[in-house]
Amino acid sequence: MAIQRTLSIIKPDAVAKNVIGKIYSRFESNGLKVIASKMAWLSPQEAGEFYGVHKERPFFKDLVSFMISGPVMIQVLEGEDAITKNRDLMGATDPKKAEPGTIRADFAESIDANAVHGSDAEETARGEIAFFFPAMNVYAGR
Ligand code: IDP
Ligand code: MG
Repeated sequence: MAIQRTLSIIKPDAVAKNVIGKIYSRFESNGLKVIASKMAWLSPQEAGEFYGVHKERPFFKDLVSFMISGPVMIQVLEGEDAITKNRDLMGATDPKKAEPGTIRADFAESIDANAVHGSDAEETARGEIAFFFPAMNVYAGR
């Protein structure tokens, strides 16, 4: 295992539920460190570009509409095996199928409003981090 970085987004449903702190606490108590963060209200262009990989999928329009429905909290997490660890903490995409105790099982309502995003591989993590954070705003090791 190696120290990795991954991009996490707390989606508009979870921000509206006022559970940013509870979700951060899951990261911190599982060895993931927040090394960059910001709140943002994404434009349709930004959300569409971020989820560009899904643009041919039937749910793309709904996904973009949902992601721009309110502010989101965006963070870079760092730690041992951070990409898989964050995905494990998140739980399955559909909260009804997510393991008990995962973020999506505990805080999400539906496959659309599913509380969190997490990068799925090293390559996507690098691209997603660069999309939101210039390198000078990632504060690891300072
Ligand atoms: P992930 O967020 O678990 O990585 P992806 O397959 O990458 O899941 O899908 C991105 C997002 O698109 C999901 O988090 C979810 O919000 C939405 N999504 C995925 N599949 C569906 C679907 O079948 N119906 C509606 N929304 C979906
Ligand atoms: Mg994904």
